[in-house]
Amino acid sequence: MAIERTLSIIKPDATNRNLTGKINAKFEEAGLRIVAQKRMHLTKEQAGKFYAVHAERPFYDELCEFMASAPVVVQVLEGEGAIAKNREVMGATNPADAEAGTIRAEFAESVGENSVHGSDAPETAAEEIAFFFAGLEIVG
Ligand code: RTP
Ligand code: MG
Repeated sequence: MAIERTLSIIKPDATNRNLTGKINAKFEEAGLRIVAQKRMHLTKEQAGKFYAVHAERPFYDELCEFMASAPVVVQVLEGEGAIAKNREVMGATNPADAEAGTIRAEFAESVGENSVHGSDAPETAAEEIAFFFAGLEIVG
């Protein structure tokens, strides 16, 4: 399988509870390498732009408020089949449906406050990485 890169975000519910290191350990244990990482406090407008694909969904406003409510850690993860592997390590969107041992099963508080974001396809991964990182900030 090809080496891929994917965009990950450790969300405000997780940074609030000081879970960055525990979540990063899950990525690293799964063979994902953190090749870029920075802590940011997004504005609601920036969060809205990032999640523009969900603009028509009923939870959009709440999602943007939440993403701007506290710092996030944005990161690029690299590895074989990184996009799917990251989604596997994250677990289902709703923690009630997430498999045991996944990040969301262990740490997420609700379907909205679910600790992590991960790109869902190669095209979105490329767009989302470019949204947050300049090429020189990614060190493979
Ligand atoms: P993400 O994009 O954050 O990696 O999560 P995902 O693919 O598993 O889920 P997606 O359908 O893309 O939804 C994006 C984020 O919106 C919030 N959400 N809230 N209240 C709700 O019913 C609801 N549904 C989704 C979650 O934070 C979800 O991760
Ligand atoms: Mg998504």
